[in-house]
Amino acid sequence: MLDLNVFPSTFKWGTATAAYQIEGAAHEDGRGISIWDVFAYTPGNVKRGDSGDVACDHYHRYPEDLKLMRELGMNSYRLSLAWPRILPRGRGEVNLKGLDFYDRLIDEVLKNGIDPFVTLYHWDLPQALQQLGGWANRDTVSAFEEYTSVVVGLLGDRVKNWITHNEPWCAAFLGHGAGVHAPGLKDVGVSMQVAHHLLLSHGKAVQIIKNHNPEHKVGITLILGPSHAASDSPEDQAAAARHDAFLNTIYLDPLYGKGYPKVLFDHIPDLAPTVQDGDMETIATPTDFLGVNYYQRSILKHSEEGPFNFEGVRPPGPEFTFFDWEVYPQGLHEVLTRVHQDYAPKEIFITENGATFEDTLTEDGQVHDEQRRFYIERHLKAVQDAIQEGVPVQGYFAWSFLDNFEWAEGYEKRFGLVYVDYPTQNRYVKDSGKWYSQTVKKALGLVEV
Ligand code: IFM
Repeated sequence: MLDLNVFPSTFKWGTATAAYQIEGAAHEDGRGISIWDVFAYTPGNVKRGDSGDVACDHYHRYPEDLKLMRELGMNSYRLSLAWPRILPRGRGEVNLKGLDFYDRLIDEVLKNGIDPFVTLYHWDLPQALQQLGGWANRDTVSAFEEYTSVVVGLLGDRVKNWITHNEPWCAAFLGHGAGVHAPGLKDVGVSMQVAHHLLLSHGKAVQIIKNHNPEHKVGITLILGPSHAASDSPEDQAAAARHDAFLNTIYLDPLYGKGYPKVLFDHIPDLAPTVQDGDMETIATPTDFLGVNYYQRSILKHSEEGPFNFEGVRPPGPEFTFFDWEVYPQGLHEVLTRVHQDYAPKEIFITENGATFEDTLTEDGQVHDEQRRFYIERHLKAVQDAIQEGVPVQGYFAWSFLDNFEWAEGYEKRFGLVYVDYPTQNRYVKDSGKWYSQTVKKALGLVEV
């Protein structure tokens, strides 16, 4: 059973979103084009031809959205900034109207008594930088430094918690290896170089933020999950170990000063990234916390195909989300205890966790999403167990506050605690949102337990 007394009194209770997924206003007030605009406008890339052009229209509706967040009792909020709104060409000329939007947005967050956690990069690279090679080009690291300095200069008097990158695995591999995310490249070698540049830019950004104010807290958010072998055979065990390196330790190891995992790069030496002197030290610049996004585990068997020689096996179930991801809350506990034991981050925040199910809005404005409610409750229980075992988890951000643009899936997949009726842009709090709100209010002593 969930025992809210186990969660520290300083615990951050919130929800998470990302700029391209909710803001809309893609062509307003001088925002530059991002790689996701280009990717979404290219036929065949996103289901039904959806794009983030309008999304949840949060750009115009943010005051009412934040009022709702406050009414739900949240004490924190993880959001991201759109780099092309601030620097339309990636570097150089600053767009004052874009800066002004984030200035007002952060003031509104604070006005509602909510603590902002700001992610600098949630995948919307300015297209002008992509034209110069994007993250495969080492120069993009210095553009990210410039962007970080501009943002910290503007918001660093009010924002105290920073996340450099969201899920570099997705940006690097899904975007440059599998080609299912922007910019849609299919070159595994390039994806490894991109991973290195993302990590390098993370280290540089940590230094910029800490130079601005050493009291500020900085971390990075990784998508993590257990890689289990499909059998006891040495081949399947080795396949699972390679997958673990491909998904998890390729980021965790260098961030915590252990270099890139040998088990991966001994297997694909030709695809290893080019690393310059000092890079690994920069990547390992100490951080204050690790952000963990958890959705599912993977089960692997040996395969003769592909550079990594592993193949995913469908997990035994019995429960899957609308994305066909297995519901496996114990995997979150496994990730948390493993990260604590192997890397010992000072603090851990669950920066995303949630599920998509097929929601129906009833005529009286209800969404009875029992599965999502139960999903969140069981994952919170996994967090509770980890805390009881000494893992320093300091916050939980449900993904997501609102239904939103779910990348290549468009608007078909809904992850929100709040339902968005896209034609009217009306918001309806789902049953899961009402339950989470009550849980948070109880944890914060705002209602009787
Ligand atoms: O919607 C995404 C989010 O942008 C990054 N993490 C996973 C979520 C669900 O797929």
